[in-house]
Amino acid sequence: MAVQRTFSIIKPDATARNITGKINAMIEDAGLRIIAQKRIRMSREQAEGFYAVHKERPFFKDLVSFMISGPVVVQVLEGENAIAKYREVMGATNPEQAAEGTIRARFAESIEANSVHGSDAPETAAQEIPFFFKEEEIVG
Ligand code: RTP
Ligand code: MG
Repeated sequence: MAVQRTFSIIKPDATARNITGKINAMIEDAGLRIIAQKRIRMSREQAEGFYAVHKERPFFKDLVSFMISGPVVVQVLEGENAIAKYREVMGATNPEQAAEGTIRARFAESIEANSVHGSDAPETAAQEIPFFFKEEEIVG
């Protein structure tokens, strides 16, 4: 398997509880390397653009409001098979369905406030990374 990069967000529910370090430890313990990271407050325009694929979904408005409700930590992760590996470490979208030992099983509060985002495919990672990072901010 090739070395890949994936895009991650530690969401406002997690920054509010001051658990970004605990989440980063789980990421690193899984063998993924955090090669870029910044704490930001997303604008409404950024959140709407980032989640544009979901704009027809019933949860879109709530999701955008949630994502701008507090600071987030945006990250680029690198490692073998990083995209699928991080999805595994995150666990299912709905924490009630998330496997034991995953970030969402451990920390998510609800299907919306589910602590983390991770790219779901190489094409999405390739769009999401440059949405938040310039190439020179990524140090592999
Ligand atoms: P993500 O994009 O954040 O990594 O999560 P995901 O692939 O597991 O879930 P996705 O279907 O892409 O949904 C994006 C985010 O929208 C919120 N959501 N709310 N209220 C609801 O039914 C609902 N469904 C999804 C979650 O924050 C989810 O992560
Ligand atoms: Mg998704």
